[in-house]
Amino acid sequence: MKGKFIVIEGIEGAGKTSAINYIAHILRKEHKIKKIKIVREPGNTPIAEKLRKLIKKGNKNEELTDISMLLLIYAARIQLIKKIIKPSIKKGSWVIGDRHTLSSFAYQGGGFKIEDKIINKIHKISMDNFKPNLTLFLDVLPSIGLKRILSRKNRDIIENKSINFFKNTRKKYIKLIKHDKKIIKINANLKINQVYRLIKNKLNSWIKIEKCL
Ligand code: Z5A
Repeated sequence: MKGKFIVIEGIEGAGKTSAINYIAHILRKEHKIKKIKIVREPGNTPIAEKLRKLIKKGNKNEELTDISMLLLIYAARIQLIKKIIKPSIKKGSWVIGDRHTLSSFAYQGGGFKIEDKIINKIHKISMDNFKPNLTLFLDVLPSIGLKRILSRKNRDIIENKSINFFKNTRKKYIKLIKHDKKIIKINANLKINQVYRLIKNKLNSWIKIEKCL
């Protein structure tokens, strides 16, 4: 099979990190896929990692505006796609992404309340129609997700937001995924082994269909 781009999405504490490692394991063991690349947004290239620091922590004496944050996120994304994702797929790798454009519409649109038409404009200029082959949205209730990350120290700008911010972000995710057949919702409120089972079933069914195409 050709290289693919699979994205994992969800709010804080949805379990994306564990899910990504599990997906890589299934691809290797069950599907004998050798070339797997894991990436995260924002980040991974030297420039994108610098932008990640700014996006997550801001600057001591200067507030990062919501639109500036959005533009920095897209700048980091362009670097990542051009320098890592596209070349990896071209070489036959399966790229697993921790977040992608759905995060921008959900966080910046739902959480920060930037209008969709503004995000859409920036999206169109930046993305050149590039899309993931599959997105798994790990749907966790904010009350559960935030409890899972309670012990985390050194919180960033978004992690310090109120529960309402995450409720609005989740609401937006749910609205966005409704009519998109390339996005699968997973109940991430369940125990981790149950979440893994759901991921495995959905992923294997999708790969089966992809193999027939
Ligand atoms: N951002 C944005 O605003 N717009 C954008 O377009 C993009 C990003 C691309 C990236 O930060 C930040 O950038 C992010 C959104 C913003 N906001 N913040 N803050 P990040 O990469 O540092 O944060 P994150 O992506 O949200 O990762 P996270 O907080 O670590 O969440 P997670 O990866 O989903 O969680 P986890 O580490 O896998 O799990 C958390 C804990 O829960 C851990 O101890 C697990 O063992 C546990 N866990 C996981 N699943 C379960 C289950 N099922 N039961 C019980 N416990 C579990």
